[in-house]
Amino acid sequence: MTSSADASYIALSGGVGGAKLALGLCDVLENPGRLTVVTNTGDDFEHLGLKVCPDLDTLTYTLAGLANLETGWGRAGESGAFMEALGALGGETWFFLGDKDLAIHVERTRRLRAGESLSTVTSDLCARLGIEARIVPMSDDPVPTVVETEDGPLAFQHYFVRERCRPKVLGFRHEGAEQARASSGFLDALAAPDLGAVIVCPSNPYISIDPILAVPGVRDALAACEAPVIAVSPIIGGEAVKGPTAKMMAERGIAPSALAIAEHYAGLIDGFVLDEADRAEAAGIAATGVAVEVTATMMTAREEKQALSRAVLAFANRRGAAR
Ligand code: FO1
Repeated sequence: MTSSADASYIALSGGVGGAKLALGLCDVLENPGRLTVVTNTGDDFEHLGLKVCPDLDTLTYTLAGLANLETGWGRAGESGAFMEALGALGGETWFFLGDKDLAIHVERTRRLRAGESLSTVTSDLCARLGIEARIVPMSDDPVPTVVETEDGPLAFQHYFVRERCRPKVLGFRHEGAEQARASSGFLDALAAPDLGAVIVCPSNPYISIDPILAVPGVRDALAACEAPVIAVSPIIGGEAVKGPTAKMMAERGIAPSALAIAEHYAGLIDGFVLDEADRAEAAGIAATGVAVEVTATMMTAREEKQALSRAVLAFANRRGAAR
């Protein structure tokens, strides 16, 4: 078991919850360069001729201290001159692209069209923004999430933003997953001899974590992983901290609870972290065969992100030692 001081860590992340815990981990790890954040790309889409990668951008802006903390996406101190001018010309304005945010979409699209991989572009943009942690896409191949709704299939951003998550969700498809390859950064991090833990962030399991698990070989690699795999619940007291997780669960006939999340990850995780509000579920979750850690998991202040990160790392170290 590698001591936490010189261990490396992997975080599986998507959306705002993932970015918050990734920030807390970067704050508390002695060397944030030992953290690889594997990011969901199922939300990515082509829009206005640009390749938009929301979860990569939310993570990048959060770790670079540029994120709009009210919305959780896009950049702080944004302006909408481009959107206003676009609207006046009859362009699509349902997906807000701020003037500063636009730069990352334009530059990423230019470099991808020039033949660079998403991993290479992501790594270079992060270096330019002074981010020490390694942010890697789950795959350099597209695996767009399609939301099956009662009104038919919808591209993710059409469901999430254009339709405002209104349609009833019947299921999800991860298009192209069979042909996708895990990114080299992801595979290298999994193979690292000093890997201390894999942390499944408190992201929406269906739209942020399942796309990562849908990439061929990922589930097997996690199951074979020597290091403990620890998940943090995105549900507190039957409610999602942010976003449509609880709504999706209810629409799929699943009671929104920390237990349901633990069951969703059954067979994949060694430990589960849930909030004090759900302490009564600890026994039921332990019965799924995982170790349980009860702590405060709501992350609003920076200190709460740090405190949860410390608790998760300590829990992972105990699980690792117990293996
Ligand atoms: N979410 C919204 O609810 N409305 C938007 O107009 C919007 C624009 C947007 C632009 C760039 C970006 O990186 C994210 C954006 N998001 C917007 C959030 C995005 O839909 C979600 O963050 C993820 O796809 C789900 O976590």
